[in-house]
Amino acid sequence: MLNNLGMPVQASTHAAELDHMSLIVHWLMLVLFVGWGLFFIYVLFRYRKGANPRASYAGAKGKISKGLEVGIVIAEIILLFFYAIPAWAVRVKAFPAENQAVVVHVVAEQFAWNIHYPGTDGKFGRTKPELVAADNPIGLDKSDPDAKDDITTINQLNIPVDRPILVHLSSKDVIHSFGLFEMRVKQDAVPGLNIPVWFIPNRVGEYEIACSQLCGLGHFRMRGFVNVQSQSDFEKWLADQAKGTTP
Ligand SMILES: [Cu+2]
Repeated sequence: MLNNLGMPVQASTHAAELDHMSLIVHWLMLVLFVGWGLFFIYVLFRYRKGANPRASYAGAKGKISKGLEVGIVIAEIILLFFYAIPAWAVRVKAFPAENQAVVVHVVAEQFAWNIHYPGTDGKFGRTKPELVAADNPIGLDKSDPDAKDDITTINQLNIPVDRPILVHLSSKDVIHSFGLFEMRVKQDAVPGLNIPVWFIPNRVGEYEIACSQLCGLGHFRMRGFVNVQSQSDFEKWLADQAKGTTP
């Protein structure tokens, strides 16, 4: 599903703002492309060898060229300081409080997304690399009381609509990138780092997690699914997972 910009549908609260910025940037690029292109053609004709047997090395002089350059710089400063930096600041500074958000750990690996929910106690159980096994891909330490009710899934991220989602992103092997195109979320998952990323999904539906870094031969099949549900459906799903039944 694409919207009128040719972008995926907007499924998070910040998506429209980013699309708006992309649109402005593209309009500016279009104006520059057409403007410079026309100027280039004019220069080819105006300064042809036949009319200018002796080359001038002085370069363009005059108010128009200076004014245009200053105008473009001002437009770019406006884009940077009034659009890009404020939008980015919200993403990296205004994180929701852990107790207000739905907190999920996402551990990337070649070639899957491991999703870890804290369960009803709201506490994530300890994980240890030496416990990683085929049936325990994140190495959850079952002897930890906090781990008893934890829920893990592979390639299936269920989240409630209209609530802040705080994802702690990490990787077991190489650099991957957590891409939720409909939510306009993209963040690298880097081994050894725990990188938080947050968003508010505002559209119930099924979407995909795409790995956006070429991470190995199986990169093409590193595909997960996101299910944005109503709060009650989400709670029911969590309860079903806790019972070990997969609806
Ligand atoms: Cu990957």
